[in-house]
Amino acid sequence: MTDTTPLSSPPDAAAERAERVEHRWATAAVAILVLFVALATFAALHLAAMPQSRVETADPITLHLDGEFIDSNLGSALEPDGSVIVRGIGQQYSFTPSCMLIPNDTPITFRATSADVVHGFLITGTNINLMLVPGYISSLNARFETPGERLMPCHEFCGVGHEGMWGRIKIVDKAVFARLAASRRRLSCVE
Ligand SMILES: [Cu+2]
Repeated sequence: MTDTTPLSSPPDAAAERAERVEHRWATAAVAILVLFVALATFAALHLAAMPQSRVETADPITLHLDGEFIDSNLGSALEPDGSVIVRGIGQQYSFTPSCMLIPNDTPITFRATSADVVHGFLITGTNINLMLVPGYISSLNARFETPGERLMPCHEFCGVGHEGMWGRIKIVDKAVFARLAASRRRLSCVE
C-alpha cells in the first residue's frame, strides 16, 4: 500500500486544509445568496414592485352578456380624474376593438381578458406585454408621450389563425382625444 499524503503534510494537516477550503466556499455561496436577495429586494423597493394584491376574474362564457366587458363598454373611457381606461377582449382571431384609441401624455390603464383561449397582448416598441388568460382580467398601467401608431400582434399561439391576429394602437394628441370623448362614452379607432 502506498501513502499518497506528502511527507511534509501529515493527515491531520491535510484535513484541516480541506476544511478551510470548504469553509471558504460555503462562505462564498452564502455571500452570493445574500447578494441576490439584496439585489431582488432593492429592485422590488426601487421599482415599487409588489406581488399582485388581488386576482380579478371574468367569466368568458358570459363576457358578452353583462359586466365590464360587454361590447358597449369596450374601448377607451375618459375617467373623471383625467386618466383613461382602455378595455379590450382577445378572441380567436382578433382583438375587440381592433384599433385602440389612446391620448398621449395621459395615465392609461389597460384592462383586457380573453373570450376563449390564451392570447398575447403586446404593443410594439414598448415593454407592454401581457397574457390574456380566459377567466382572468389582465391589467397594466402605461403612458405614451408621442402620438403615432403601434402594432399589437397576438404573441401567444392561439390556433390556426394566430398569425393573422393583429390589433393596432393609435395614440392621438390628448386635446383631440378630449374633444372626441366629449361626444362619445367609449372611443376606438375602428373605422
Ligand atoms: Cu391569439
